[in-house]
Amino acid sequence: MSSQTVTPELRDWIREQLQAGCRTDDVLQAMQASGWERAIALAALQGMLQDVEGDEAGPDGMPHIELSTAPNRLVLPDRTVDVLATLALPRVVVLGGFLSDEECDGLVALANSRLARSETVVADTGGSEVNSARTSEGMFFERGESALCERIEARIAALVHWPVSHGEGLQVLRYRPGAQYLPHHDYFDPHQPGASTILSRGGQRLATLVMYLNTPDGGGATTFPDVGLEVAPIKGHAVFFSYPRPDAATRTLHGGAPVQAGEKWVATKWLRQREFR
Ligand code: PD2
Ligand code: ZN
Repeated sequence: MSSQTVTPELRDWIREQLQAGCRTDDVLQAMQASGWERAIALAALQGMLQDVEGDEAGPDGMPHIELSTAPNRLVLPDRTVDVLATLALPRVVVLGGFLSDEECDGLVALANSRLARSETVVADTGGSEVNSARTSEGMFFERGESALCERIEARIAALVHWPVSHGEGLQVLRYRPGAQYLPHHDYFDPHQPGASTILSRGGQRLATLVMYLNTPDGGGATTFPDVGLEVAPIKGHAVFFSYPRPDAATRTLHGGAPVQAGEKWVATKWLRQREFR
């Protein structure tokens, strides 16, 4: 258990920093540098941001899974999906049976010959480059480029109440043994010089759906270090998480743990604020 607690003085200091226009991530770093534990600092920041800004991304709300009636199953137009686990903050929902075995195998077969060493977006320029934090190989489908992509995209849109047009094309990643994806946020840092280029195409990312296309023989969980959550990669399962603001107080830091044995295949869908062209 932590011995640190959020004091009124700390709250006042955070409020002053935010009102002076400091970035949430810089306030978080300053708190950690002066000895505050990351979890305590995140909790203090989160409470303050909710007071100042509320918790919705904008007039259209957020991609979300409707759980107000605590369903064990979600009946989507073309498939019934199991709700396996949920977390409120950050909003995380783990789903079983989101894809059939045939759909998983179909995506792998279509992606296989198009894989290249994964690149990540370079925030300075808006371009992309190979990055040692991400040792998988990957590719992007165009949105709607095959009947299979179209079917899965329509299912995702129904699941998260967000139009197909606001989603990026599906990304497929393959991790070989030892490959991993170090913890990162999926939103774009709006303060980086390349941000305006990236954000001009559909605005911010608001939510992520990672779908597992196989079950590795060992390792490969999707991890959320700020909340100590690990989601096991099981073929056909999926994990949804959302981030109403592009800052670390959303606690959506997440990574792909090293694959211990066998391969790991995932498909990722990112949902944007506006139409993504
Ligand atoms: O493969 C994963 O588990 C994973 C982890 C973190 C995928 C992504 N991020 C991603 O595609 O953004
Ligand atoms: Zn990610």
